[in-house]
Amino acid sequence: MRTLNVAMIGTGFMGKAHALAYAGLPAFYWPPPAMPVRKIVVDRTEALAATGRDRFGFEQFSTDWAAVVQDPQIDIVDICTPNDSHAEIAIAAAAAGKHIMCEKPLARSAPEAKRMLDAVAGKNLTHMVAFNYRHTPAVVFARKLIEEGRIGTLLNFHGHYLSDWPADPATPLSWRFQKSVAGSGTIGDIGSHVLDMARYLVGEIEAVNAIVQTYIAERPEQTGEFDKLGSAERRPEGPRRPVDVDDEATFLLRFAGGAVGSIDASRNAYGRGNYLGFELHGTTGSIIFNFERMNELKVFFADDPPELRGFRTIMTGPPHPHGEALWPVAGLGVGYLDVKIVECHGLISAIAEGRQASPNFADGYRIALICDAILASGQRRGWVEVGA
Ligand code: SOE
Repeated sequence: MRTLNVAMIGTGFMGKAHALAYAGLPAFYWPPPAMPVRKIVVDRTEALAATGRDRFGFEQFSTDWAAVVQDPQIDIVDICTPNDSHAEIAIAAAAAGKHIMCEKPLARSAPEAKRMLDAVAGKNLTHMVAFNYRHTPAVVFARKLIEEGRIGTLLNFHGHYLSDWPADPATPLSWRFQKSVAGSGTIGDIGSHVLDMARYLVGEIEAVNAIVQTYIAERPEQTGEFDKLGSAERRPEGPRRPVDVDDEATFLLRFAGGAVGSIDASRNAYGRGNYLGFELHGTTGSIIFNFERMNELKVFFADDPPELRGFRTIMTGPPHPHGEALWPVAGLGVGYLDVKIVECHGLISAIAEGRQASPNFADGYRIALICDAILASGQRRGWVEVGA
């Protein structure tokens, strides 16, 4: 069986998720398209990198990502670092001819994402950007229903990604609240996931009209190596520093295919943990999805007998996309990690088959263009054409 040696850069939240996905891939997909080997893990200090090796099952560790991406034994460079290092690592990995997995958003801005796309262009390598939620079996099934024409011509998409881990002003100021590191706030961090879902299900987005706000303008300093998101320490009395990214964005969308849309992305939505989802209406039906109930898809078909019309709730399982690989009975449920394993399968099978992965750097660049257009629209207070 072909093996693919992985170098993973970064051992935070995403490092944990990616390492578990490589480990879990053969358990779900047997035989795997190729066997990922957790070869080397990299972090900033010896202590972090050595812990990453022991905790996440890598053979070796290093603190020198630039040397690791040149290592001839490495096939895949997997970038799980904060946004400000994605471009530098990816461009070096592309120059070394490595396949690349990169966490989202691809970059801090569209010009930076374009440099990454240019770096992989014309190279015989597979690249992927980790917009993981589109790999949820219920979402893949929604796309299948759309492709089969079950809800007709698409008319409107109403997406949301509401979260509350940053809603407390005492949540420490991690890199996610700093423009120089993150690029943007709620737009790139979570809005980008819904934009990916909108493009995946409905098609290209050509213009946006946005309201962009920052409600929480300063936060206490972070202590420790990693941002801890919802499990973060609270330091209401500590020294505070300014936040220079958005925490609230609401925007209208115009799709190239004629549909309209709207998305709410918020870091201020108490009671909403990871409330990512959409409501989509077509000329002959509707689909509703919410990641917090990720094993369910609500569908309405206008051709049901009038007396039976209503939303039905489909519980995904073996008959649905990836169902055979995952768990053998509907209702056992898939979770966040299972979706990361499906995503990992997308990467490994694309490499094994010598083709491009999806979503890839071209998608990441397009989403960076849309994010930049949302920021520009928020400032100009009007419609902005994407890429204009
Ligand atoms: C923080 O908002 C975050 O970790 C995002 O960065 C991830 O992409 C999302 O999946 C979970 O929340």
